[in-house]
Amino acid sequence: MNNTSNLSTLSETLLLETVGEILIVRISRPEKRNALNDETILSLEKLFSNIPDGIKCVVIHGEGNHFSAGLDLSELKERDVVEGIFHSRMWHHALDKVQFGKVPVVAVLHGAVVGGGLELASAAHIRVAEPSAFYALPEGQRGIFVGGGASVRIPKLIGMARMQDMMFTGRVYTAEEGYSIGLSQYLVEEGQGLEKAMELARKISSNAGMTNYALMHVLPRITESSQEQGLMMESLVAAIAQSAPEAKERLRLFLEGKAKKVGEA
Ligand code: 1HE
Repeated sequence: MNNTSNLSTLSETLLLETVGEILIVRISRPEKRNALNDETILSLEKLFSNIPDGIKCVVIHGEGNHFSAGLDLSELKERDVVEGIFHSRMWHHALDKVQFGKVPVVAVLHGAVVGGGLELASAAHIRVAEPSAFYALPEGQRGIFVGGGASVRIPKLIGMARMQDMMFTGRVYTAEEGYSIGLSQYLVEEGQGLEKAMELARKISSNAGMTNYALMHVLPRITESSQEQGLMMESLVAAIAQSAPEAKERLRLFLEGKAKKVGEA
């Protein structure tokens, strides 16, 4: 487990492995289709708040035949309104740590990516799907509402009307459909998701730190700003990024013909 030993008190439902600069997180509760109980959500928050030094990208995937069947419905006990709000906020805090943590996150999707499972996937930065993946928000049919951030994150991926349709009608999107509407950025052969995610994670890890930081933390804020404020933020970040020694070195290498051209492997 290398330098992840400080996270050894994490839930048994999250298995960790370090490969170079990449941390692989496996949701490991296949007998319950990787349903996300409170313990797992709190452990995700702890993990993503304590990404070890030296880790530059996280890959998250699910054990068994499914990424995740969402909220552990067996824990959906009687809650009063305030307890219900706190429970939803617990998910928000955890998934905010995934989205706005220290390093980019690549999710590998197969089988059920439903309810809270889709909420977790949508907090990642890159989603790689296998053909078995299917997407749904069964909250509509279960008589509840999304509570793990779906109403904020999913319309940004696929538009509000598609999310309304998923919840009004129980519509299930296939992996192919999900890829074409933007639920995943990649669609690969069955069983190839982890390998593709690792390939992408290695590319992400090789970027300048400031570029990854700006993509994770500044771009989402720019896209929610007015044009005037967004353009100003862009200029500020561009100037900061350009002034970093790492950026100067990368530009020098390109000008000397020593860096890869666009599209070169
Ligand atoms: C579960 C859960 C779960 C399975 N919570 N225990 N999510 C859902 O509404 C999806 C519910 N699950 C399913 O529709 C199906 O399980 C699957 C399509 C994902 C997989 O089907 P299958 O045939 O492979 O498995 P199964 O036989 O349905 O389930 C195997 C076991 O996992 C079984 O337990 P067992 O003790 O009888 O063996 C199931 O009860 C258990 N299981 N899914 C608890 N979700 C922050 S708000 C988010 C709100 C939501 O996410 S709501 C959507 C919840």
